[in-house]
Amino acid sequence: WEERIRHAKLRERVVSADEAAACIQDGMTVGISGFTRAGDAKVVPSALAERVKKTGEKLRINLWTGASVAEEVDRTLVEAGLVARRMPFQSDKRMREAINQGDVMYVDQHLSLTVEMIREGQLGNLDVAVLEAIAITEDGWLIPSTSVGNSPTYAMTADRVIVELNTHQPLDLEGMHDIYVPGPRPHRDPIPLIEVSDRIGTPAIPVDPDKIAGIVITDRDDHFSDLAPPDGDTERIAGHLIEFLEHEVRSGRLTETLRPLQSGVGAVSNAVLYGLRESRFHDLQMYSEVLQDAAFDLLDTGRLRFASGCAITLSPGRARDVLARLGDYRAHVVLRPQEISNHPGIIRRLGVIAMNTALEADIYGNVNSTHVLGTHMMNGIGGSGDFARNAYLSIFVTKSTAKGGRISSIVPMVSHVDHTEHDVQIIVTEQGLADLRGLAPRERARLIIERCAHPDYRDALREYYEAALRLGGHTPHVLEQALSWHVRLRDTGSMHP
Ligand code: 0RQ
Repeated sequence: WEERIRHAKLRERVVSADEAAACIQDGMTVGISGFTRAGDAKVVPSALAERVKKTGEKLRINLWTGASVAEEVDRTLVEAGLVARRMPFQSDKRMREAINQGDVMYVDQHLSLTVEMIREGQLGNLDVAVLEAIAITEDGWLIPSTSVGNSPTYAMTADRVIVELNTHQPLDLEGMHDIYVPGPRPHRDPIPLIEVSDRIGTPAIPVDPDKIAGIVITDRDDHFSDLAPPDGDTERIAGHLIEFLEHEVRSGRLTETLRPLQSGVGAVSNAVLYGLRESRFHDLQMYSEVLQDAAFDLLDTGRLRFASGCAITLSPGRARDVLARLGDYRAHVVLRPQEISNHPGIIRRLGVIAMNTALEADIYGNVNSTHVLGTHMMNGIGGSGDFARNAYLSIFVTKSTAKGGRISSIVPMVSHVDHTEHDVQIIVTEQGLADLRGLAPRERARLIIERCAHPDYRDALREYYEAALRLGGHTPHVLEQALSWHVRLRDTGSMHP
């Protein structure tokens, strides 16, 4: 590890995980690296949980990350009862349970926004940052690993910084990152990113070496998990989407290189990108947050020319292959802080085609991506709102039913709104695609019911809409019945009448 710490004096700050965790005390705010399970701080959080188990001391922290982190972080900390507050995204089952029981106060936030608020002191002081790095430069700056996330701002604002120097992460990652932190507001200069592949910052995260309280040497893998392979439904969703994009090319609105693509996390998003392998589109670019397996498959086939993201999140098998061949990808991949990968102004400037996943959508096109039955948190809004509101095309995908057909993903009224009808232009299910651009609510309803709803639920939706029309309005509803499908699901386990 010695050659990975190029700042000679900092070599004297190597400590054990236990010693580093000793910096963290009750009531502190701790910001850790990690975005969709990539580049997490891995050993200091576990050491903290161990300490509390041993000593029985009372300790509750306010935990900030980039996005979701691995089990060994969220699960270990929440099971030890250490998390009082959590921000801005998670996807762990135990963390979710603790949030839904009210044990953890979760702030579910647009991923581009967190650091703006932190830098301006709107969210309180950051006591300790724990950041994974592959190396420390001669100036004491940090070269991040498989994600950048919020680490640049955590390094800048924390009172103390602990570095997890991970010798398992390949040094070939060096040079892939582009660290740029926008200046203070007001009077901020425009962010000088014009092309997806532009490099506008530095390859390492600036940090004052005097703030580095300890460096812990680790050799742990990222905890990636397998992605569900594309199935018939996700392939049909991809098929509808590609047919639509081809139609846009024929209409002269797009060319065969499309516009920069964003795709959310998860199996559906990955399958949609896989679908592009067989398409006629070429010289594609991605301006996204997460680069999953399919992005690297598209790079391998040459169909994707450049991918800009914030994290590389792969299935374990694909990770071994990609991390061993980073040299092949370096000219085609850049990793940025999440406030840049998800920056509303840049997304608008580039004209991104954004594809995100809904839990449910209603007949007018409002989308719920986060709350089961309107009350129970699933993961969080993540970056979907950053992209949906500012994209050239804002697309939401979902299977038309969930839980073996007991739930219709198209409902009269969503039980929670993350993306309002104003931010949703295209809805796609395996049944078909509704292009809602330029349509009024009454036009949207017919299209969504006929194109996107599952046949088992179509009649009931038509009936609801006809009854609503009799009551009138710009966006007709029968208020007494609008959430009756969810009530039925809660009471009977199914939305079926
Ligand atoms: O349940 O896990 O028990 O099988 O939800 O659904 O269909 O497997 O889809 O993995 O892509 O997740 C919206 C949660 C979809 C995700 C969501 C149940 C379903 C299944 C998962 P099981 P699928 P995915 C990028 C941008 C919000 C943030 C976002 C997400 C489970 O994509 O968190 O997009 N998105 N950010 O059975 C009850 C319904 C349901 C339902 C599906 N209507 N009611 N349960 N499910 N529909 C990410 C970042 O920014 C970091």
